[in-house]
Amino acid sequence: MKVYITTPIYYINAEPHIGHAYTTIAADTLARFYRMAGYDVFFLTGTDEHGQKIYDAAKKQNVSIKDFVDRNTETYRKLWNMLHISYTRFIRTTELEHEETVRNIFTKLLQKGDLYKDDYTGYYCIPCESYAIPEDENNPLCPDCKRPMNKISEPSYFFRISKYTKQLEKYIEENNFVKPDFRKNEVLNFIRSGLHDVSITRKNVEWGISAPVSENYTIYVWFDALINYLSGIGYLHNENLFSKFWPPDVQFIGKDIIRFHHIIWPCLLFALDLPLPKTIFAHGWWTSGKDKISKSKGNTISPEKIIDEYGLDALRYFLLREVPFGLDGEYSEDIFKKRYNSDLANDLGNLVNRTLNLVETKMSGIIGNIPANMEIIKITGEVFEKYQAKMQKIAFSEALEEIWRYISFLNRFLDEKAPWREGCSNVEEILNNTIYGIRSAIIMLTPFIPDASIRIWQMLGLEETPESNGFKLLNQKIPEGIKTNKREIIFPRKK
Ligand code: ME8
Repeated sequence: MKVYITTPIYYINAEPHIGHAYTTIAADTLARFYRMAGYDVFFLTGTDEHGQKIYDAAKKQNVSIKDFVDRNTETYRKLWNMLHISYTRFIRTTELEHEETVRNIFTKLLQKGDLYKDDYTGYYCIPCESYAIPEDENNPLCPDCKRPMNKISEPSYFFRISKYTKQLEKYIEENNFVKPDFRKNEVLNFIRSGLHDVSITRKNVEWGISAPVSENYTIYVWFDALINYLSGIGYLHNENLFSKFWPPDVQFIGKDIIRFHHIIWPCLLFALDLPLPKTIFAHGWWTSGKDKISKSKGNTISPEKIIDEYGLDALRYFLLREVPFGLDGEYSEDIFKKRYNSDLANDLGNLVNRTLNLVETKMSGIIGNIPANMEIIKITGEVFEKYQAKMQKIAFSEALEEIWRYISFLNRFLDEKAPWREGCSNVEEILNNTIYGIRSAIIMLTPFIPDASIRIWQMLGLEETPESNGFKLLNQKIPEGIKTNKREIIFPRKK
């Protein structure tokens, strides 16, 4: 059982913000979920380092392009380390293996007759690194980002994607390739309106992979970038790895790059006679004051700042809980704090804290001596079934809702049984059931909040980590005579 998961590779012209963190955390959460479910997971992320935009950014800072990309890719890697992103491979498009793969694929397509030479005359948007048609030629603004576009007119190699129109339409109609569902028609309508071949070389852009042809061309940055999903898994040099993991199971992207991923990318794979990804999930945008949060707009929100104030798991939790995956969401510190206080500090934090406090005072800190009863075992099993189905559907906020219903149930259970009351005869039974529930909730929460889960696990005195035994542990009882450890407040309430 294998799963191959990818994120986009990010442009490194500026610092990462919560939008990039969002996609990467989503991919990480799913990767962790599948690992705990016993799958072999390959999780690829990385940086997109060529093109005019990055070249201009380096020029502006007056540093050599090589130093610029080396330094900026580190900023991404550092943030992923800080967020405990468990990627298998971090790919850079300036790596030799990637460059070789891009040239190899270019040559294959050329030999197959899928590339041809022609003149390109049209408009190009550098911030989006895309060819586009402006509404008004007198004032050519990019239809996507609304910024001025450059007119270019140059000879170019074109990729014959028009040839694959019917094949693509059929694949999309018959598969779960486009997710969420409501995007499917949008993509199909675009295809049905007629696909134009795309220019995949640039004459006057020097910062790029040189095309394997006699003339002086560099390869268009998007053609280069999409190939990372192949080079990152050994397309050219690691046959075993490639055949084990290909095709991707889930590719995460934002809705801004749908056309590249749902149209150009599958056509490239058709041309290479490779199976297509099973699902490419396009999530929505985080906005601030209703504007898309974006590097080039300068309205970014720094993940580091949120982590400093609230902790890394609070950020991971908020992003996947607040908005149904696929829709847009508005970010503000107020919304963040509200969600943090109600779900993490109150519901989860209090449940753990008051249960452990009772275990200390009423049971000398020893758990596991009375096994959980059938009723709680049954409820837990049902919750897990629902949670698993939501995770497989990539419905993160719904999966978290299931866990939170369970946490509320445990809080109610404790309130109703009130083991603190004078003369309560079954204190140990009540508390052991609650602890079993907390352990189960933590196991299911681990893909979302891995760091806090380990800390709670250690407070419970449990062995290894919640990840080490995966979801199998849900069916096992807590060993007898476990001594809980010193309590700490994992999610302190914020004013
Ligand atoms: O497009 N809300 O890189 P990029 C949610 N290099 N997600 C956001 C976001 C926001 N406000 N802003 C960015 C590129 N993202 C190419 C990709 S892949 C072969 C090449 C996330 O640095 C989201 O995933 O502009 C979006 O698709 C991606 O960052 C764009 O990152």
